[in-house]
Amino acid sequence: MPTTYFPDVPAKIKYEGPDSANPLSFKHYDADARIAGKSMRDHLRFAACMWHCMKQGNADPFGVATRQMPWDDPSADAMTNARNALDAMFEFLTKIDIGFWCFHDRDIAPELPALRESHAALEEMVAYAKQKQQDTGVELLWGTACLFIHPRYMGGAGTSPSPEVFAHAAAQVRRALDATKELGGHGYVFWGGREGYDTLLNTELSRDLDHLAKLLHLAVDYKKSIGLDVPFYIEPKPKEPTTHQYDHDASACHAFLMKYGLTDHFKLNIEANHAALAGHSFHHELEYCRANDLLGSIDANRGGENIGWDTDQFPTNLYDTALAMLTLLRAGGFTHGGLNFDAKVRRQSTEPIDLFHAHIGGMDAFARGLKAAAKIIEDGRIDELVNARYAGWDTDLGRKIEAGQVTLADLDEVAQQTDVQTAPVGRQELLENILNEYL
Ligand code: XUL
Ligand code: CO
Repeated sequence: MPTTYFPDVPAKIKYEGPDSANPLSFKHYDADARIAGKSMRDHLRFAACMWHCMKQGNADPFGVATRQMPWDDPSADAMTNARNALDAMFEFLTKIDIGFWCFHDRDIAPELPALRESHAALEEMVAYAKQKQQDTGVELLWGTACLFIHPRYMGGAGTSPSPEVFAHAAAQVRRALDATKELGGHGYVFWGGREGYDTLLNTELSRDLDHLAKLLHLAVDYKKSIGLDVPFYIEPKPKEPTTHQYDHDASACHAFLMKYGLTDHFKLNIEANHAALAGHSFHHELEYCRANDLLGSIDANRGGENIGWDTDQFPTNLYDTALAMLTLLRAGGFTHGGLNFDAKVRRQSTEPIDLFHAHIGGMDAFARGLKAAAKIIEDGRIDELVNARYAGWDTDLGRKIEAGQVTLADLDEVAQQTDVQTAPVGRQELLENILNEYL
C-alpha cells in the first residue's frame, strides 16, 4: 500500500496571492484572512465529497472509468479498497486544507449481498472514518444514504410502488443517521434520488408524495430518538435520473414541507446546477431560500451552459459565486451548512493531481465571490438603489397596506385621488455596472 496517494502534492496547499505562478497554491483563498467579521474559512466552510473525489473514476453512461485511482484496486477485496479510499480522501482533505467532507453510506462501505452484512460493513467503515476525523480534525458536514443506485430503487425509494423497497430505504436512512451521529455530522441530506416518475401513466402522484413525507417524518422521529440535533436538508433537483423529480426546485420543496408539516425540521441544500436544470439561476434559488428562511447548505458546482445535463463541473463563474455569497452574507452566513463541492473532474482529467487543480479553482472562485460580495455590501450603493426603489413603502400609505390596515375600498378611494402614470425607476444597468466594478 502506498504511504501517499498524492506524492506530487506538498503537505499543505497554501495561499500565495494572485501573483503566484504556482498552480498548487491559492491565489485568493486565504483561510485565516478576515472579511466582514469572520475568517474566510469560517464564511466558506468548504467540504469535498466522497462520491466524486474517490469513486467511479470518471465513468459515464458511454464508457468505463478513465481516471487513475490507486486506492481502488480491482484485485483487492471490497473492505480493503474502502479503507484505502478513506485514506486517500483524508490525505486529500488535509493537503488541500478543506475542513469538511460528505458521503453516502455506499460511498464509504460496499453494498453486500445481505442487508445485515451491508449494515455491518458500514459500521466498520464509520469506525475507521471516525479515527480519520480524529487524526486530521476534518469534520462531517452531512451524511446521506444512497437510495438510487441499487436496482430495487428503480421506481424510487420513499416513493417506490413497493412497501418492501420503502422498508429497505428506511433501513438505510436509519443506519446513515446512526453514522452521521457517530461522526458528529453537522447535518443530513435527502436528495430525491429517484423520487419522481418516468411516466405519469404508471404513477399515483398523491400517494407517492404521501409516502415520501412518511419516510421523512419517520426520519425526524428517529433523529429525535437518537439525540441527533442537526438540521435535515432536502436537495432540490428537477430531473435526472427521472423525467420529473418531486423535489423540483426550492419552491416545490417548500410547498411539500409546508403541506406535510415538516418545515421545523428541514432546510434546503441548494445545488448550483440543479437550479439551472430547473430553469432558475443559482442566485434565484438561494434568494428564494433567504426569503423563506430555508437556506441550509450549498452544493457548489456548475453545469455546462449548452448541455442541459447534470454535468457537476467545478464552479469557476465569478458572477455565480459573487451573487451566491451576496445572498449568503445577507442571510447571516451558514449556521450548520457549508459549501460542498458536488463536482467531478472531467473525463480526460485522468491524474490524481487534477483533483487538486479542480478544488483549488473552486475555492479561489468562491473566495473571490466572498471578497466581491463583502465589498458590495460595504459600498452600499446597491442597497441604496434598492431602498430608493421601494421608498414608497416607507410612507404612510405603504406602511398601512403592509400592516393590513386598509380595505380594497380604501385603496379605490386613494387611487382615485392619486394621478399615477409611471412606477419607480429600476436602474438595472447601473446596478449591473456596480456589480462589474467588483469582479
Ligand atoms: C445528485 C446530487 C447528489 C446529492 C447527494 O445530483 O447532487 O450527489 O448531492 O445525494
Ligand atoms: Co448535490
